[in-house]
Amino acid sequence: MVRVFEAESFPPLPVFALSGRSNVGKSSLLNALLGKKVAGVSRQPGHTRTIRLYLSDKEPFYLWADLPGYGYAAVGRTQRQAWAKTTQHFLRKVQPFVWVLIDSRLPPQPIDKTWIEVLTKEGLSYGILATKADTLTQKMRYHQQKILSEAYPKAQFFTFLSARTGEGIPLLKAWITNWLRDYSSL
Ligand SMILES: Nc1nc2c(ncn2[C@@H]2O[C@H](COP(=O)(O)OP(=O)(O)OP(=O)(O)O)[C@@H](O)[C@H]2O)c(=O)[nH]1
Ligand SMILES: [Mg+2]
Repeated sequence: MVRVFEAESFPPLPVFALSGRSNVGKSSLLNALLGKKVAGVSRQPGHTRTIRLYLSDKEPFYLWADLPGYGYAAVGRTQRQAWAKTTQHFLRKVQPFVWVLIDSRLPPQPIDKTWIEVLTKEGLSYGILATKADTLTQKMRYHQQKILSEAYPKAQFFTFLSARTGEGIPLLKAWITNWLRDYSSL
């Protein structure tokens, strides 16, 4: 069973937030991570969402948070400001480790860099997950690996990932398990 919590009342566990541009694959990744369909894929943008937290599927226990996607051209200013406020409140209250999902096929995007500046200002650590890697040719992969890892030198972790093939997911979970071990021995 998947346990779901609202951001205002969740158990005292470390939180890993999934963030990124709209359509980058956050919900698909969350479903792949939990092995169940918990988040709507391709849902229509534009309506306010509360931030939900999901318990990891097995030990070690921690929480995943699905943050609202940024960068919808179609969304109005008021909506964007509301999301920014909800997100900032969440970041300050919960102090998550933040996964920044980026599209593995694109060059580094200014909007992702702006988001990372926000995280840095908030004093939060982050890692980069380059999604939809199943669509890359070998040659593109080599090229993108170089430019993307160079574009985000302060990231704690970088991997290619695919919700479709499962690539990168065991590695991501193993990294988190290690991180939690260090975290709990502080
Ligand atoms: N090829 C491929 N397509 C993917 C992958 N993950 C997601 N997609 C597709 O990308 C689109 C968007 O996926 P979502 O998971 O809904 O993206 P999201 O980031 O949650 O989008 P918002 O909730 O709107 O911010 C869908 O059409 C997915 O099928 C992947 O690993 N590989
Ligand atoms: Mg989504």
